[in-house]
Amino acid sequence: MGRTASQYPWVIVPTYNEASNILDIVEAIRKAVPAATVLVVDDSSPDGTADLVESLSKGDQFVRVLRRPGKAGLGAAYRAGFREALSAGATALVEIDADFSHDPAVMPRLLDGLDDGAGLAIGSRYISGGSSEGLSALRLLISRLGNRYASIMLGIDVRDATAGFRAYEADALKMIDLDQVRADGYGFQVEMAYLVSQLGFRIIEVPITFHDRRAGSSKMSSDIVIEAMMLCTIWGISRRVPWLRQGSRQDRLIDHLEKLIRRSS
Ligand SMILES: Nc1nc2c(ncn2[C@@H]2O[C@H](COP(=O)(O)OP(=O)(O)OP(=O)(O)O)[C@@H](O)[C@H]2O)c(=O)[nH]1
Ligand SMILES: [Mg+2]
Repeated sequence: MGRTASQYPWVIVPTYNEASNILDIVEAIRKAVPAATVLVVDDSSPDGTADLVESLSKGDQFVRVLRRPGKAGLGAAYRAGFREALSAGATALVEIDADFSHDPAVMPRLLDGLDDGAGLAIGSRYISGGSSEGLSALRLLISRLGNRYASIMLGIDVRDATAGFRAYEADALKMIDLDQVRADGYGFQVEMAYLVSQLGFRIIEVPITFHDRRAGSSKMSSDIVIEAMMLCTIWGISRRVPWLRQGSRQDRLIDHLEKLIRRSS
């Protein structure tokens, strides 16, 4: 019998100043999926998040921490975590926030989706049965409109492409050149969903209830939203205009726009 995705799952938790959540979330993840290795990817949080995980890892071989030198964004943290998990032989890679916005008890359902043949299983707020609790009306509107825009521009049949609670089948992830993945914030989630669908893998969505963060403070910024919108726009235009796909035209245009975004922020 072949390997199933849920055989050796790795759960990757990116953190920046999550000391008030990290021990509880790691415990909840270990309880929800006892077979999982939990890899916390911390960008040298000043509040000592990584030290807390390191103490925990001394008594639990399924808990690990990857320390990175400085705050470099969610996308970079996940790329580093994916590389480490894949080289350790992970069969599935789960993404979850540290702030209890995502309920770890849903993870077995995401893994079931992979075992049933999906390349990516997304915990979705915007399919029947899914919902968002505790978010402001403005944030909800931005999220909903952003998701509509992404699915129209990229032609993907995904209702919640920005969702940060999801599971990848390892073989699907291995086919993606992580060095070529460029987005950092919500755009990272959209870009990964787009790449998985372009490779022909099935994407499924499992309904979830999203909760506002339990403790600690948000790292959301308008730059992250602008980056995601800009990338969806360029990729969407490139799909329709072959001229832009030639050589490095698309990448050069994105580099240029990213510089403009950075300069104006
Ligand atoms: N390693 C790393 N983790 C990050 C970075 N930015 C955010 N995170 C983590 O990514 C997850 C999602 O970030 P959040 O700050 O919760 O972003 P959000 O969910 O959009 O916003 P709020 O829930 O309102 O705070 C959390 O676990 C953060 O600690 C980063 O630059 N590096
Ligand atoms: Mg959050």
